[in-house]
Parts: sequence; C-alpha cells; structure tokens
Amino acid sequence: MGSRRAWRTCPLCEALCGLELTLDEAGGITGVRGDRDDPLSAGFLCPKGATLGALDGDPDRLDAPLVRGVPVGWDEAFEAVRDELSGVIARYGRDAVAIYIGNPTAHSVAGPLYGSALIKALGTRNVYTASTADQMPKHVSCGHLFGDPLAVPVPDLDRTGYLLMLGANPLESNGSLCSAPDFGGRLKAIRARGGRVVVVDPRRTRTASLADEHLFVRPGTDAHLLMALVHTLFAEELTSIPEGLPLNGLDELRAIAVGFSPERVAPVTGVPAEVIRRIAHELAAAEHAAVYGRIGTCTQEFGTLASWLVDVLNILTGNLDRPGGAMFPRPAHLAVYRKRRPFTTGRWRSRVRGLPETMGELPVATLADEIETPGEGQIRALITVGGNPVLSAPDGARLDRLLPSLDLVVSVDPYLNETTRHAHVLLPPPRPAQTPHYDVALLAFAVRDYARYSPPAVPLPDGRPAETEIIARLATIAAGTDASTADLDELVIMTTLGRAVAAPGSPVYGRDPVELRKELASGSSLTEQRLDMMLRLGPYGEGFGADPSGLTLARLRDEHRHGIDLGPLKPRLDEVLCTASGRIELCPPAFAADTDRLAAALDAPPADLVLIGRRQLRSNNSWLHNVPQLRGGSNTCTLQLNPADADRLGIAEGTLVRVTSRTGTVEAVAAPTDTVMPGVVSLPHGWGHGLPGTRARVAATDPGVSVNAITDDQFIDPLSGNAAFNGVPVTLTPLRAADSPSLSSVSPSASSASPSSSASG
Ligand SMILES: Nc1nc2c(c(=O)[nH]1)N[C@H]1C(S)=C(S)[C@@H](COP(=O)(O)OP(=O)(O)OC[C@H]3O[C@@H](n4cnc5c(=O)[nH]c(N)nc54)[C@H](O)[C@@H]3O)O[C@H]1N2
Ligand SMILES: Nc1nc2c(c(=O)[nH]1)N[C@H]1C(S)=C(S)[C@@H](COP(=O)(O)OP(=O)(O)OC[C@H]3O[C@@H](n4cnc5c(=O)[nH]c(N)nc54)[C@H](O)[C@@H]3O)O[C@H]1N2
Ligand code: SF4
Ligand SMILES: [Mo]
Repeated sequence: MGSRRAWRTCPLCEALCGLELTLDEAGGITGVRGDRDDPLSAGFLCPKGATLGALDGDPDRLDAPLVRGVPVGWDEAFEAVRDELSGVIARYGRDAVAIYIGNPTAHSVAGPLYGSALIKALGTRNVYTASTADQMPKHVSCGHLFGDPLAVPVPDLDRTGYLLMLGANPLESNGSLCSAPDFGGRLKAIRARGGRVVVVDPRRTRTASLADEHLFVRPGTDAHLLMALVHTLFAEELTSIPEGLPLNGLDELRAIAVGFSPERVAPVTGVPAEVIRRIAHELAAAEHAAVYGRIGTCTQEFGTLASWLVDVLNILTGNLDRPGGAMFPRPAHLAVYRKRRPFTTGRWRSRVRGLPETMGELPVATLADEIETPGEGQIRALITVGGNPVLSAPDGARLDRLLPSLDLVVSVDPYLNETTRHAHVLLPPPRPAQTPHYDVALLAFAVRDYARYSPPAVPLPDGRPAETEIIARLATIAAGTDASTADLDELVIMTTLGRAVAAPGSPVYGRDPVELRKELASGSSLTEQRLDMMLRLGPYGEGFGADPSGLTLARLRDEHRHGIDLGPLKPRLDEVLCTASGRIELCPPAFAADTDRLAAALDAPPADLVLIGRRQLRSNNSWLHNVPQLRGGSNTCTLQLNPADADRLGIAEGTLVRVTSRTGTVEAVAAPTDTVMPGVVSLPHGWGHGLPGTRARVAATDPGVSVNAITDDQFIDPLSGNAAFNGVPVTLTPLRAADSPSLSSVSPSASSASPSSSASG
C-alpha cells in the first residue's frame, strides 16, 4: 500500500491553511505541504503547519484516559466523572462546578458544536473561556454597535487601499479575527497596488517593518489615539457617512470626542499631534480604507473602548460594509435570518467581585477568586476543555496554587501540562489526523467567503472516542439523564429545524421538520449530519431542495475537498444588523460612560515601565513548545526592552533580570532591542514548563518562565471583564551578568514563575 495523501485544514491558527498530508501505512503523518489547490491559502504554509506531523505523532501525547494519574479504559474514566461530579453537585449545587474552555476548541468541530450543550447541561453560572483573555472586548463592542456580538467586521484585505492596523502582528500570529493565509503577502499586495499600510504598536514588529509607517504607541492608549482621530474627523469635517446608513448616536459621539484633541492625547499616547491629524486625513481621503485592531487593543484596560472606536472610524469614513473597507463575512454554515433583540451584558454578576457576565460567561480574571472565596456558590470542581489557564490566565500562578484545593478537576486535553497535572480525570482527544475539521467558529472572520470540510485522514482506533463524543458524553453526564449522545444530536437537529421552519425568510419556512430530518445525509455520523443541516440552511445552501445546486456537506466533502471559494466579501449590513432599534448604535450609553475613565487617564502619571506580551511565529500559546523542530532561534522566553532603559538600569544583553509586578516575580534573560519603545518591556506568554507532574519532555528542556505569574487578575477592561495583559506596571532588577554560568537555561524552580507548584510536586 505504501504512503498515501490526504487533505485537511490546518487546525493550529486562524489562517485556516489547506494542508496536503502524506501518511504512512500506520497512519502516521510523514510529510506536510501547503495545499496549492486550496482557493484561500493557495499553498501557503508556516513552520507550524509544516511540522504538524511531529505534533500529531508526539510521543508525549496521551493515548488513554488517566484517573488520578493511572491509565484506565474510557468507560471507567467516564464513570469516575459521573460519580464524582454528581457528588459535588449533590453537596454544593450546580454553581459549584465551573468550566473553562480554551483556545483550541475554537479550531475544532467539537468545541462549537458540543461545548454549549455541556455548558447548558452543567447549569452553572461559572462559565469561563479564553475569550475573556482575548477578544471579548470586540464582542461587547459589536454587540452594542450592531446587535450581534459575533458580527465582527474584518478588513477587506485584498481590496483595501489603506490599512490602519493596531495591536496586531500577523507576520508572527498569522492573523486573528481576520482569517487570511499569507497575511504578509496580502499586506505587500496593498502596497504593490499603491495603497498604504500603517501599523500602531509599542514594538516595531516584523509586520511594522513591512508597513509604510510604524507608530510607537504607549501600551493601553489606543483608545485615546483613536478618539483623537474621531475628534479630527469631526473637527475638520472629514466624515463621509453614506446617506441612509441607519445610525443613532452621532451627536453624542461628537460631543465626547471634543475633549480628545490630538494635542491633548499626544503626550499620553506618544504619537505626535500632527501625525494623528495626518492619519485622520489619510483615512478620510483613501478611496477604500479599513481600520483593524487586534489583541493589543483588546487585552488592555481600555479594550472595549479601543475595539469600539476601531469600528467607529470605519463607520465615520464610510468604510463599513463596503468593498475595500471593513466587512462582515457570510459563513456558509450560518443561517442569515435573525431576530432583533437588545444586546446586554451583566445579566448576572460574578459572586466575589461583581463582574458582569458577557455572552453567558464570566471573566477568567476572577476564576481564582471564585475558587478561593468561601461561601454559597464557591467553585468546588472545574472542567477544562482544551485550555491551560495556569499559563494563560492573568495571575495564572494563583490558579496553580488553588487548583489542588478543588474536589474535582476534569480535563479534556491531549497533554499532561501545567493545568491538567491537577486533573483527577484526564480525557485525551484523538490526534489531528484522526479528527474531522470544519471551522465553525473561524469561518466567520475569513477575508473571502469560503468553506472547507476535512473528514478524518485516519480512522479512530476501536473504542477511542472522538472529541465530539467526549464532550457530548460529559454533557449527558452533567445533565444527569440517561440520554445518549445520539439523543443530544437529535435534539439539536430537531430544535434547529423547528426554528428554521418557523422563521420567515428561511429557505424551509413552513415545511415539516420531520420530513427535512430524513433528507440529512444518512450513513454519516450525527456530527456530520449536523454540519450538513447547517450548510443546507446557510446562505449558500441547498435549502433542502430550494436551490438544488447549493451546498450540502456531501458536496463540500466530495466535490470540493480542497475547499470552495464563495467569492469576495459582500455588503450585508441589513442581514447582520439586529439592534433593538434596527440601527447602528454608534454611541452606546455604557461606552459613553466609560469615556470618563478615558478622560481621567489623560492626566494620570504614567508608570515608569510597563509590561506587554509578544507572539512568536514557531509557537502557539502554551502548547507547541514540545515540538523539537519548532524550538530554538528566536523562539525563547527572553525579556525585550529598549537599550536606553537597559543602560539606565545596568542591564546588558544576557543579563538575568528579576521582573516584579504587584502579583509576583519572574526571572528572565534580557535582550535589549530598539524595536521596543522606551518605557516598555516584553515577555512572551505560554512559557513556564517543566513543572512536576507534567509530561512534555522537549518543552521541559528550556522551560522559560510564565509571564502570567506577573500579570494581574485585578487589572481588567471593566466593560468586558477582559484581562489587561498589556500595560502592567513592573520594576526590573538585574541579577547576574551575561557570561555567568547557567544563564542559558533558567530552571523553573530557580525562577518564581510558579512558586507553589514546585513545592506541590
Ligand atoms: N505564532 C503564533 N501565532 C498565534 C498565536 C501564538 O501564540 N503564536 N496565538 C494565536 C492567538 S490565541 C491569537 S488571539 C492571535 C493574536 O494575533 P495578534 O493580535 O496578531 O497577536 P500578536 O502577535 O500578539 O500581536 C499583538 C501586538 O500588539 C502589540 N501590543 C501590545 N500592547 C499593545 C497596546 O497597548 N497597543 C497596541 N496598539 N499594540 C499593543 C504587541 O506588541 C504585538 O505586536 O494569534 C494567534 N496566532
Ligand atoms: N500574558 C498573556 N497571556 C495570554 C495572552 C497574551 O497575549 N498574553 N493571550 C491570551 C489568548 S489570546 C488566548 S486565546 C489564551 C489561550 O489560553 P488557553 O486556551 O487556556 O491556552 P492554550 O495554551 O491555548 O492551551 C491550549 C490547551 O489545549 C490543549 N489542546 C491542544 N489541542 C487540543 C484539542 O484538539 N482538543 C483539546 N481538548 N485540547 C487540545 C493543549 O494541550 C493545551 O492544554 O491565552 C491568553 N493568555
Ligand atoms: S499559518 Fe496557521 S493555519 Fe497556516 S500552516 Fe501556519 S499554523 Fe497552520
Ligand atoms: Mo487568542
């Protein structure tokens, strides 16, 4: 038989690249190439995708469930969960069970299709996800502006003539909330067609180097900068709002912007007033312009305001929902009929700090409080799915100290890592080659309408549950019913069909759901049938006969195995807008109120040194450091700082430096560089490996330290509860010179990244 080929989407980041895999007889991945026939990625591939085989075949990946560290059969593992979970619920009630859902679940079929069933079945208010360490400010912003928190405009990269990009470094991250394989190539193309790219970042990143212009901005001051741009557009009559655009709040916004002139914000942001004014003119003059902000604008104390003002600028310059501007993708699996309803946050509040719920979840920045603080509703059990909050949450070191106090920790995760070493029951999902792929969550952010489904390249071994099955089983266990996972799928299918037939505007309006049910691809898994249903009901769908040439799962899988291009982004504000008023709410009262805080910050004395993060191309949050091919080079956990600050503090290249914040201390090797602006230091996140009880042998050889031992869980964006990782005040103390021994590897126990964990092992 020999080797064979298979095609799938890379599951590792938001770029959604198509991969061509070579597999050996045993189903191991022996080669990976970019899939040149993929219409979106056209053969593009980064070093992570290229080493998917090593990740897939990682010998440290778990094969069997562990109950208290002992490998057991799957039924036994689920029985252990059932026993212990029902005990916790019986003793303390449902709110005592928390769930944390991490980043890889946004890249899977299992997370989006089964995660909400698990949350619902748990019936707890203690729902946490990586979203409140990431993009929640954008959701809150879009929820208020457009009515739908998931209606996030993306820059129409391939047609824009001017891109103002803040807090994003797609040359390392490969893009986020903007799925665009070969992001760098697309940026170069903007310049090649005579357009302009401007990057705003406290570091001169690789992305900034590729741009026409880079502006250093002081961390956490983007909202000031953006408000000054708004100010200038109003003051100099540069706005061009399309006639008939349904808009509320223009006058309220104008009144607020008055207080933020370029001269007023320049000293705070570090961007000169005349530059701010010029950028406003350029934005207004460009035929097609898009403003795009990403994680640097979200994970900071003014995250929601900054996210809001990004789209305010798109609206005021007439670039929202217009080719070449900022547009709403139209994913093939999302039905377009929707109801108007007011978007709200704070429908409930966290028990200890009173932080508002957003999109049904609470801020991960308060997870530790809810575990630690006694009283009714205290968390006693935690389920993690594809997350590593010990390394990824603000003050994750505190979580690491608290997890051993829980009665039960259940983790769905392929690795024994810093978080899952605390799990009483660890349920490993199968490897990527054995997993189907469709980007339920991320296709909503692609720069072209596009869809791709990849069936598993390798069948699951007998008795091994898919991740969809694992999460569904946990949901049935949490519900405490005798229902099977098939019952759960059937319930979702019939509920969705029931809604579709009742929705005017749906292609199946008025039809019989039982008849429609019969049409879904029989013979394939229920998960595939659910995807089939979604595609058929979607905007490019076959509509259960309404458009015989439209999409079905079988057609996508069998006729378009490299993916299907559904065209450039199309104006569709009318489909998207679902505020209670039916108009864009340009100046939501909650945001207007928060601008008082923004104004107050104009007069606050700046901290001497603040911490920000950085992403590294050959890494992915906390979990790719175990791939040998990706290690080394610049992919190390160093402390970058400006040479002027280094000189002032007696720090040289290679000096071991103690970095101290309100919450803790870590030690890292200094790497002075003028790519970082004065007053700013940068440490990457996701490091701090090698702790006792973990199994990631490669990662442990050069473990680095966890920046989230010194980020602050009290430092948040109040409107979204999102963690403010950027702008954390720190002090530096040089410890040892460059050439002293043992500098090249800072051992985890020598650093204080996780003080308790070295003790607890
Ligand atoms: N290689 C790699 N790729 C990844 C990941 C990874 O860990 N490694 N993670 C994935 C995930 S989960 C996400 S969410 C995306 C994120 O994707 P991006 O948003 O592109 O993430 P970063 O590369 O961290 O870029 C953020 C930039 O913001 C800057 N910054 C920090 N503070 C501020 C500030 O206050 N204002 C401004 N304007 N800029 C600031 C930082 O210097 C940094 O250059 O990347 C994804 N892709
Ligand atoms: N200081 C600082 N902290 C940050 C950030 C920052 O920029 N600076 N970025 C934040 C951002 S944007 C994010 S998204 C979060 C990420 O936060 P998390 O999602 O908590 O962290 P990850 O490191 O992505 O952890 C992913 C986990 O999923 C597991 N995993 C991998 N594949 C699968 C799979 O197929 N199924 C399952 N069930 N599990 C799998 C991995 O083993 C790992 O344990 O971190 C945040 N933390
Ligand atoms: S850019 Fe992202 S999706 Fe593309 S190969 Fe790299 S990790 Fe995979
Ligand atoms: Mo993220």
